[in-house]
Amino acid sequence: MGFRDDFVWGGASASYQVEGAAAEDGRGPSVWDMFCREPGRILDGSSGDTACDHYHLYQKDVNLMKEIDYKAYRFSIAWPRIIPGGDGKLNEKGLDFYDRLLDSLAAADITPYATLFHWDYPYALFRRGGWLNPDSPKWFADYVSVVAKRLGDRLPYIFTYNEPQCFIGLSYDNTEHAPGIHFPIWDTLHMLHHALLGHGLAVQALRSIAPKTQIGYAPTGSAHYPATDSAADREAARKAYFAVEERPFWSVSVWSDPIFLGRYPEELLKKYGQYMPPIGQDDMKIISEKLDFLGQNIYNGSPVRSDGKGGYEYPKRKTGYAFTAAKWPVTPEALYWGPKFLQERYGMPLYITENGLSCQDTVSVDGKVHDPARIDFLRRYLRELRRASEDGVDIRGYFHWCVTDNFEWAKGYTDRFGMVYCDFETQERILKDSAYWYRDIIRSNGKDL
Ligand code: GCO
Repeated sequence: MGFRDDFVWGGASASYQVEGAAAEDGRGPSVWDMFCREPGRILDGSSGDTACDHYHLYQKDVNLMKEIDYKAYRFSIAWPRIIPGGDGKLNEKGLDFYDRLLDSLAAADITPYATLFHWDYPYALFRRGGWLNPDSPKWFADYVSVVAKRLGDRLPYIFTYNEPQCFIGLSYDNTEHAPGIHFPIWDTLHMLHHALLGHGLAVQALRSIAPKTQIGYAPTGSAHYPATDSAADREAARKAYFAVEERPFWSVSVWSDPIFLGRYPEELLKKYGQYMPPIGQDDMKIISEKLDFLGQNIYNGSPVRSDGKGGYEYPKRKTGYAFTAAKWPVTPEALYWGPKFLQERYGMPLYITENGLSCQDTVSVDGKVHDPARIDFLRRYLRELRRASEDGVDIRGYFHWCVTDNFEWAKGYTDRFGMVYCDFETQERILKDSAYWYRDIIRSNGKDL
C-alpha cells in the first residue's frame, strides 16, 4: 500500500517566474513584461527580467534537481520566446533553449513534464484583442503545433494550460495579474470560451503531430473538504467544490466540466447564460477532446458543512488557525478530498501539479536554510495524498511548487516557495533542509512520511 511503485516525484516551475533573459535571443515581450513596468503593480517594484536566470543557469538547476533525486521536472515553455509576435515568425533561438534544457534533463534521467502556457501571453497578441479575438484559439493551437513539431518527440507529457482560473479570472476580472484590466462578465465569458477552444484545438494538433505524447491540463481551485465526517457534510463539501459561486472564474467546474464532461455546468448557464457567447456546433466536441490525465494545483481548501436544508455553508475557521507566510491556510485535508472528489466527477488519472507554501526563509548563521515549517506542511499534505491513493484514487504523481525561490507574480520576490533558496542578487542557490527531507521521502516512495 502507499503510493504506486512508479509514482512520479518532482518539482515545478514556470517560464516567466524563473527564466529571466527577458530580452535575450529574440524573445518578445509578454503581458507580464509590460505589467511589471507599471508602478504599483508588483509589491516590491520588481519584474521577471532576471528572476533566477534559469535561462543561463538551467544546468546548475538540473544538477540540484538531481541532488534531490527528482524523477520529473514540470516547467513551462514561454510562448513569446518561441514566437515573439505571438503568431507568425518563429524564433529558432528560443526553441534551442528548450532543446538544451531537454538534453540536460535526459542526461540526468529526469522526465520532462512541459506546460505549454503558464501566463506569459505574447504582448503583441494582447494588442490584437488577446483572448477576446475570435482567432485567439487558433493562435494558441498554431504555437502548440510549432512546439510539437520541434520538440514533440522529446516531450512524453504535456499540460496545455496552467490555471486558466488565474489567466482569465485574476487578469481580466480581478486585476491583480497581467494585464490587470477589468472586463465585464460578457467579455470574460467570451475569453473563457476562446481559451477552452484553444485548449481543444491544441490537443487536436498534438494528437496529430506528436501521437506518443500524453496530454493533460493543470487547473486549480480551492479544494473544499467536509468539516466533519458525516454523510451530510461530505455531500455539502462535494457540492461546494464544484459550485459556481460569485466569482465564476475561480470555479473548478467552469473550467473542467467542458473539458472532461463536454458541457458547461448548469449553474453557470443558470446564473450567467444570458451573457454566454454563441457556442458553435462543434465547439464542445473540440473542447472535450479526450485527455490522458488531469493535473490539479492544490494548495488549500475550506471546511464545508451542511446547512441542514440540502445546501452548504462555510463554518468560520478556528481562531488562530495555521497559515503560511503568504497567509494561506494550512489545510492538509485538501489533498485527500480534492483528489477524491475530482476522481469521482471526472474519472481521470491525476497528478498534483502544484502544492507547497511560502515561508520566511533566510540563510542562518551556519550558512544553511532551515525550513521546518515546510517539512511539517509537506508531511501533513503528503500523508493525506497517500491516504487518497490507498483509498483507490488513481494518483500518478506529485510536483512540489517549486524548485528554486522565484518571481511570485504580483508579490515579486517577497514570497519564497522554493525547496532551493535563491539569492536573487548573486544567483547563489542553497538546498533548504526540506530538499534533503524530500529526497529521503522520494527514496522511500513516501513510506517515511
Ligand atoms: C499558481 C501558479 C504558480 C504560483 C504558485 C504560488 O498556482 O499561482 O501556478 O505560478 O507561483 O501557485 O502562488
